[in-house]
Amino acid sequence: MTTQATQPQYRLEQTRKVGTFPGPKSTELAVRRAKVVAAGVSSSVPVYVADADGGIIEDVDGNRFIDLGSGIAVTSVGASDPAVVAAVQEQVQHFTHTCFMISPYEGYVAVAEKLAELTPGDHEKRSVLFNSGAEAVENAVKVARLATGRSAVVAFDHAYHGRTNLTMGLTAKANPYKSSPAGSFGPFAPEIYRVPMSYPFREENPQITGAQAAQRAITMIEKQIGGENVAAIIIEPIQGEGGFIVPAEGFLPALAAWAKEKGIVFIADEVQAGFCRTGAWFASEHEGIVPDLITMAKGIAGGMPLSAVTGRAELLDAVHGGGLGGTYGGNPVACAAALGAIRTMEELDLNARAKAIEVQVKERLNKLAEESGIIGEVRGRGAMLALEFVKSGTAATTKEPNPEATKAIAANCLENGVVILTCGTYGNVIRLLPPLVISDELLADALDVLEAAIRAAS
Ligand code: PLZ
Repeated sequence: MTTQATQPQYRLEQTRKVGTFPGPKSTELAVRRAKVVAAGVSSSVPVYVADADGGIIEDVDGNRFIDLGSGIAVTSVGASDPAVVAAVQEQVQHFTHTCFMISPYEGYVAVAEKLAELTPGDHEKRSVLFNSGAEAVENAVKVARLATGRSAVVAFDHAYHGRTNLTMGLTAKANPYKSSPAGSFGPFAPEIYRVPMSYPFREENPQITGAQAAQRAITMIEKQIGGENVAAIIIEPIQGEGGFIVPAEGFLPALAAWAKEKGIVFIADEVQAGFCRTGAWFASEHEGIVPDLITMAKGIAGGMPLSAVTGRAELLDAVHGGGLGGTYGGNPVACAAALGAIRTMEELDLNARAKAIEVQVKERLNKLAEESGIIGEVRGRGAMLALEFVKSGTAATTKEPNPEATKAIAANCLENGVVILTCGTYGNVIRLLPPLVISDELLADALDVLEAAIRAAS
């Protein structure tokens, strides 16, 4: 017998409402912002947030937008989940910080216990907590290098791993992350190598299997680096910023098996795909892979900044005492939020919810893809779904990317009260990342808006 999941409780009215925007208050804030906020930080939406709950973001002028982005896959439990709010309120009344490296506290230990339980594999595990996804990735690489005594790190085409120096180097896309025609953030860290991804929609040979695509990468590693020099292979089991690319079945298991054989640490970067987003606690589970290290952030703490590296005890414990840390890593308020968010994921069975969202969205979009001449592919798992746009009539032949239509569709959605994000190496992917607590009705309304926008651009 399965237990009936409880229903999400909403504080804000879950309906879309857009007047003219940006309204006067947002416009005033934009003027203040331009004088003091660095131009390098841009925002996709021109309104300022006053409140957010469930599937709704309300702006300072009273407009209500449907949120299909979750602040980039963060607020899976909603932006003001009652369990997260209560846990944070309780914690801040007692202490906001002591520094786990100085005077430790239970929340950090409890989060590590939960991560040992939820991550794939029944081996002995250890965790270390940080603040951002990039910081988790940096530390996973540090651990892999120290534990193996090797230095090379292999990343993939279309990868995204962050914006710090090492993670910029791991990230594939130059503009905007690493450089623009105006200049570069480099030089980048050495000993990073890039190999081809399995990207079924864009394979030159559409018949290539996942195992063959893995062999293509492995051969390149063996010829150009030498497996014995590789400390780690890092991969997003479903690539996020690169375009919600789901590798062909068999790709990840073949890579993981080869890494194991060669003593290479297999790091799954689950920063975007983890925590129920794909209908499983971790996207690695869909193909039964057991990563040596997993990096996590985003959805882990219901919007509070927290990240983690969880993995094999012998790897993490290879690091000397004092070798890992940071002032804020595993902040007690963020840990409390994580425990609240994970409880909500369990109580509302958000893995099941993500799968139901996949069914609802794919049914609509697959139908639309048949009629619209510009949808190259509908893909993704759970509530990590995407549409790749191509130039009209090229779907079966050149698959020429259509970033113009992609941009126009996202802009049209926004004008009609739906916040939607784009991504992709070619800027031609619309990604759907709704909060997992969004109601069927609100999601259906957002899909109506998206569908109309796609028709208008077709
Ligand atoms: N690894 C797989 O998706 C963050 C970045 C948005 P941080 N992705 C969103 C942007 O333009 O900055 C991400 C990710 C994967 C690592 C990261 C980095 O996580 O918390 O942004 O550092």
